[in-house]
Amino acid sequence: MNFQTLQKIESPEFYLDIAIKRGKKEAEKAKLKVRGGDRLRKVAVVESERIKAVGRELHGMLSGIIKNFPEVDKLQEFYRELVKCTTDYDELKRSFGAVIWADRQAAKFMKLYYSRIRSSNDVKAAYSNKKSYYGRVSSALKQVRKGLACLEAARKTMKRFPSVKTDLKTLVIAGFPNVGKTTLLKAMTGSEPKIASYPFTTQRLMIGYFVREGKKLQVIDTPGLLDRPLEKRNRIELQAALALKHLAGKIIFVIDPTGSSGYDAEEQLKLLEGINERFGLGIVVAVNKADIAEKEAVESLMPRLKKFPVFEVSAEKNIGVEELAKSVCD
Ligand SMILES: Nc1nc2c(ncn2[C@@H]2O[C@H](COP(=O)(O)OP(=O)(O)OP(=O)(O)O)[C@@H](O)[C@H]2O)c(=O)[nH]1
Ligand SMILES: [Mg+2]
Repeated sequence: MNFQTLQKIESPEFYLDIAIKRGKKEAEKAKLKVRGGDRLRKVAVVESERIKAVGRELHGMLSGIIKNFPEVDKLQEFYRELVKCTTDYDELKRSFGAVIWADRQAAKFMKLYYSRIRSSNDVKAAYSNKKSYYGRVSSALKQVRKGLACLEAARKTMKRFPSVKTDLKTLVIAGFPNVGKTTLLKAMTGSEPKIASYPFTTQRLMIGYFVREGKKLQVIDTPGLLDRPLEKRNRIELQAALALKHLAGKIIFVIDPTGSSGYDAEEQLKLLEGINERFGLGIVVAVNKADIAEKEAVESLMPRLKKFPVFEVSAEKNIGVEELAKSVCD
């Protein structure tokens, strides 16, 4: 899903202004067309054409907002979760409803005043009907000012959602900072990752792809998200982190047994347990830095990792990465 291209949502005045300009143009055209006849007929035609154009323009813009805005209930679970933790979901739905209402009101007034203008008994009445139409339509639009603003705020938030492919099998890499997550991502995918932002993370997601037996897989490195105990997050941050479970088929948990990351084995095992409990997904453990790790350090971890498939790898030296990739794909 790509939220980057969503069109900006503007104020009521912005839409009214465009629509009124459109009306003016059409009125000019109509003026040229109605030659002869009495003044009343001329005014009735010109003014009714004017408001028809205003109404059409407004309908185009308002229905466009609704049509182009992603329908939250139809989004893939991952994005739906992100919407829920980054916006006021109920208000968002109400705002949709409000814009739909304004669109209908505008259509209704257009029909009503079109025929009133056409059947006006005198020129003054025709103008006064046009004025009433403008008044009612702009009041309807101004009533949904808050809704429009809410949709625009949501659009801005969603623009920062990462563009991930929700239809691909996805591996999410977790583990403390400095354990070698990004190095592993690069080793697995053989390329520089794409960078994407993620709500509530200071750092950015890194996304890579690789193809195995004709199938494309997506690998996501999550610095700032799954690299410290989940209990320490506030509710909303936790929800954003947990949204990943709707995306991930499996988690690769990277452990650095060397201490060079600055985190000891115990802390890392605890994070692993936390993620295992919260995510309920298959976890594969990559014990990294095999090129420099001491045998004893690695072996002392093993009894604690019995529940998981474990791979000793060196992301940097590309040792064991192929076996790991093969296993997660199967
Ligand atoms: N010796 C050795 N060093 C490694 C290996 N993998 C990663 N490193 C080093 O460990 C350091 C951290 O690696 P990164 O891949 O940046 O770690 P990270 O988990 O992505 O770190 P954050 O992005 O901060 O969470 C770097 O200096 C890497 O060169 C490995 O297999 N062996
Ligand atoms: Mg990294």
